[in-house]
Amino acid sequence: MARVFSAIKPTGDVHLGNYLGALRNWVEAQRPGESVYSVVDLHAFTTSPDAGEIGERTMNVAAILFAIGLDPDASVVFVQSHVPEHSQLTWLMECTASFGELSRMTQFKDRTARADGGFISAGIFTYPALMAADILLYDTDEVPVGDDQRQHVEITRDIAERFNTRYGEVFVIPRAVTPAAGARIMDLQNPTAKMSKSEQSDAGFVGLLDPPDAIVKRFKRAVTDSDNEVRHDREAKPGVSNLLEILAAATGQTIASVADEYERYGDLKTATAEAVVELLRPIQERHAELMADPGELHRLLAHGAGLARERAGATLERAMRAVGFTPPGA
Ligand code: AQP
Repeated sequence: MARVFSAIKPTGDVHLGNYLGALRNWVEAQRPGESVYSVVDLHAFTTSPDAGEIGERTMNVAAILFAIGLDPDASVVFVQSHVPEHSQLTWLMECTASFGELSRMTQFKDRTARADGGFISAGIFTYPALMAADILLYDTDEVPVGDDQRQHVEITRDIAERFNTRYGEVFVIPRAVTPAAGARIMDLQNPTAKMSKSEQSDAGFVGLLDPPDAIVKRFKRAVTDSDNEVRHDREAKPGVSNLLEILAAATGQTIASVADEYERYGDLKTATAEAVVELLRPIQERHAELMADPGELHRLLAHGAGLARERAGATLERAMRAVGFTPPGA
């Protein structure tokens, strides 16, 4: 059976794209002993957050993971900074990755282009090595992610293969798995840009915890086009195609069948808004319950971290021995 690992950064409000592109598939892929999921708080530090911000966001995102249906008896759910092996393996990954391949990463190029001479942490350059450590520590076969993360899984494969060639078969080579509908949910106001936590456009963003009336309003105002034909064509009709993909993903239908069902943009928007509100309602209820009991949330995460450390420790030791570092006390 495939071993699964995936993760989410506590950088901003979790959105519909995170859920349809990734989180929901984590729930489907969970199997006792095979599925490991993390709130990767160390990754959130690349953007120099204010003191206290990361911890608060981490607890909120952890509550979302349990609220969507991750079961602590079936999946290992933990916070990245609780498992120090992630930071330790990262150094080995940094020294295995090349300067050139890190320079070619889209996120690094985008962020440096946008910084306009402003501060860019070295972490924005090296974080793919931390990501490789995250994935490889759990002998991962499959990484359920949205489209935007494919490049990160590719570089993880390259680093793992290079390490294995140099030091022997230490790491399992992972592959990315993306859903048929929902792999790239776009901003409702700017449907050529993906919906994003850190670059929220208020009107184009659908948060997982947004109230129903706000969700309905955002879909009503979603940007479409002027030719009044409901048809899926990402290039020519990005707004309408985005709505069709959201509706298909939210209802479990195919894109073709939802496209056949609607003739008017207004009806498509209403149906999509209603489907999303219904999809999120039970998640929002469970999330509120979990946030009301922080002691239980901490207990669940401590349990997950203990299980994660057992696995991560074994993989880190395997890698250190393969390289030939002197073991302590030898
Ligand atoms: N718009 C999206 N559509 C489909 N899937 C998406 N994901 C992110 N945006 C979309 C998937 O959600 C998972 C968790 O994302 P992440 O925390 O790793 O952050 P990200 O991919 O860098 O994108 P975000 O959420 O917009 O965060 P910021 O703005 O902080 O970079 C991933 O599997 C991702 O593919």
